[in-house]
Amino acid sequence: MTYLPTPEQDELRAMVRELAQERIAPRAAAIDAAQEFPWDLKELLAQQDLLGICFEEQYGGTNLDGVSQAIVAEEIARADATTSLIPIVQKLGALPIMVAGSDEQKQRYFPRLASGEWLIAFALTEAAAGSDVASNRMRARRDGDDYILNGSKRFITHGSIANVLTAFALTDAEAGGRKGMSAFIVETDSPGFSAPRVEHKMGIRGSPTAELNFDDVRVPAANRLGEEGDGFKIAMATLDVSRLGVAAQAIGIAQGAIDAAVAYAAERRQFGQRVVDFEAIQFMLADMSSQTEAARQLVYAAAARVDAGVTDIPYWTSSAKLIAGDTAMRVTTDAVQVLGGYGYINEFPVERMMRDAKITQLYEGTQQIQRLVVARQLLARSGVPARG
Ligand code: COS
Repeated sequence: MTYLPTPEQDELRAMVRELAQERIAPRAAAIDAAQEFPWDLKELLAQQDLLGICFEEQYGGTNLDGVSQAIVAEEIARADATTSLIPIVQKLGALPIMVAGSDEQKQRYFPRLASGEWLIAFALTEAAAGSDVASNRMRARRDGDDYILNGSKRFITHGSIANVLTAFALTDAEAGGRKGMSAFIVETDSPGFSAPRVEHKMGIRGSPTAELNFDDVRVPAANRLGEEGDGFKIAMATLDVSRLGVAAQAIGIAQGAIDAAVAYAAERRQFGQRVVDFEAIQFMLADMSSQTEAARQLVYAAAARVDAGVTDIPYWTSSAKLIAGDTAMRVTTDAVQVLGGYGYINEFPVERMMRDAKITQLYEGTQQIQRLVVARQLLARSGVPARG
């Protein structure tokens, strides 16, 4: 067992850090202000082979290990959280296919996703079904060799720009969401599909979060993932792994805020000395840095366990997302404090980072859901029955 990064992981970090500093960080403020998806940076990441990191080589990917994938997300998020979502959501959307897809389905979609030619989104959440996934209402009715999808989805990251979705719908409404939901691959040029609305958000403002409508959308049965009724478990198995992407994003945002706070405190002078010379500020910076490091190490430990296929993956990935998200919120809030009034205005990046950090406590399961998952795993691990 080694706790040190490999030379390849160090090299990867240095490469992505340089790219992010030179090409992504200078764009971050404008992406946030314009609320526009950074197509230029999507192309840049595709050219650098950074959208194929989670795909196997046979599909044109680079198949990086989990720690390396976390490093990529982290280093991009350190410069810009919106842009870090491009590889993160490419994996999130593809995970249901990785979990339950056939070789033929993988062959059909993964090469275009790995190259970045196509974007994918994960369409699970509905207006009335957020944390409570099982209360989903969207329907899929079998019609010959097809299914016909009707309903709507909400809060779908990249939903309005994706070429393809992994979408969840009830094939057996009576059985309900836990047993009657199925997963489908849906191409967004299918007649009846639309993305009528994009949300105005507090943070990650360049990343379109869309409402999706399915009005008699015909999907070939060959695009169903797994068997009818497997949808809930496919969604859970996806989130079990994808939560690590958000955790890595969170530590990247936190690190970006620490870097900005240190740089500012080293320049700014008050009461005849540098702000960084005040012990009060040094202690804040020390807390910010040590907490971020602790979160980072937990993310890597969880990533290594996902790769190893341990049986308690949800314990590790939900713990990592919980700690990393809360750390990002605390650290970015403290970074604004270190900059004082300058932290509150958009001349400096920390106010954007604080707004961006908030979403990591909300999406891919709120922090309350992470605690619920961790507690259930803890009780199971301790041999305590789920119900008394
Ligand atoms: N992996 C595999 N199977 C799982 C699972 C997991 N992580 N979690 C639950 N299941 C299984 C259970 O074992 C159970 O199977 P059986 O019916 O065979 O016993 C079934 O799924 C139902 O599980 P449970 O009763 O625990 O479901 P709940 O409705 O209580 O939901 C939570 C569990 C709350 C964990 C789930 O709804 C959840 O993750 N919600 C958050 C959703 C989310 O992250 N949304 C964001 C979307 S992306 S932005």
